[in-house]
Amino acid sequence: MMSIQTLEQFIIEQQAQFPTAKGEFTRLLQAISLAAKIVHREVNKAGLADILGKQGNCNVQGEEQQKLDVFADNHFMDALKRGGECCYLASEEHEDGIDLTQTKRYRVGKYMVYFDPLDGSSNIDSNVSVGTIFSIYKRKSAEGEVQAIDFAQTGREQVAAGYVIYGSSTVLVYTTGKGVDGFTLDPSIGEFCLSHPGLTIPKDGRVYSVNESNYNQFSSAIKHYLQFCKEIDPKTSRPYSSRYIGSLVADFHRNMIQGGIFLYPSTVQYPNGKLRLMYECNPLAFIAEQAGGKASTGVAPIMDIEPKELHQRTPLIIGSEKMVEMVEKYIHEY
Ligand code: AHM
Ligand code: MG
Repeated sequence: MMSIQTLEQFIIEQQAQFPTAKGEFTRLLQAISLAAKIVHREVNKAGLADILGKQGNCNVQGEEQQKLDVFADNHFMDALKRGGECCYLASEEHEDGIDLTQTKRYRVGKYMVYFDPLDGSSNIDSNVSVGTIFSIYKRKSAEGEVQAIDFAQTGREQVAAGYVIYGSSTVLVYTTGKGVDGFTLDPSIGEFCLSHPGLTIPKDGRVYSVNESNYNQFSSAIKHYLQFCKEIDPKTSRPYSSRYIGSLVADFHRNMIQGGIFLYPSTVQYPNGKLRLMYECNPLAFIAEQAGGKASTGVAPIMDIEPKELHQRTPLIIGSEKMVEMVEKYIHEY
């Protein structure tokens, strides 16, 4: 008999090593996994249901259609609020975070969760993989309203982070700082099952992933690095292959499995980079480092950035360690 280990069983076993653990983290991840299953279901029937289309449209029943990212946001918010383990929730879809200590409706816990409910959602209409990204902190202040010291935590202080890719299969990958594990959803039993224990990213790779239409907007260091990727040198397996889905989770996940680098550097249009620190870059940086890779702004580790605002952006260079270090070298030299 092939033994299956579900995400829940896996977390319970992990938590058993901490006899004082009260099951709060287990319940928090259960809430995330529940929302991910609901989003998986909708993403899979996106072409069939009325769910496609811009919000504001009406479907045949006269109900307002929801864009899938709003749908995903609603379900993650709902699951996390009802899970009763959070004090603060922030999402790409809301200008301000929600301090749950100020509402009487839900039980309040110690966890703060930042998430991007459906990253890459502009790809949905063409059936390209999309993903959810989440980042988890513990509040530092003891009780009452969530305070400035809670919001000031850097990516280094994340207690867990992960992503879900809704691809040819739906895979949930997460870390609590003790390596990275991946779970594939078996839709027939409705459970995430351990499929990628101890996931590591190859130290080096030969895939680079960047929106090259921005080439003329890149710094000279990035332009020189991209030239390097294209040079012919069989000894170093160049030219590298270029792969860009335009869906961060999908590009990142491919690089995790195959080795490679993803870059979203500063451009004229986005002088601080396009991607958001709190719910895109920090969580993937935590996973990359835990998997043996690296995540950098080009001059400093992503997770050392001091957060100033919820939706702040940063340049992101992430993936196989040697490749990220090479870009840092170019940035240092040019
Ligand atoms: P989103 O959060 O609005 O979906 O935008 C983030 C997405 C990432 O998934 C992807 O890496 C990037 O934007 C692609 O941007 P571009 O179209 O500029 O290449
Ligand atoms: Mg996003």
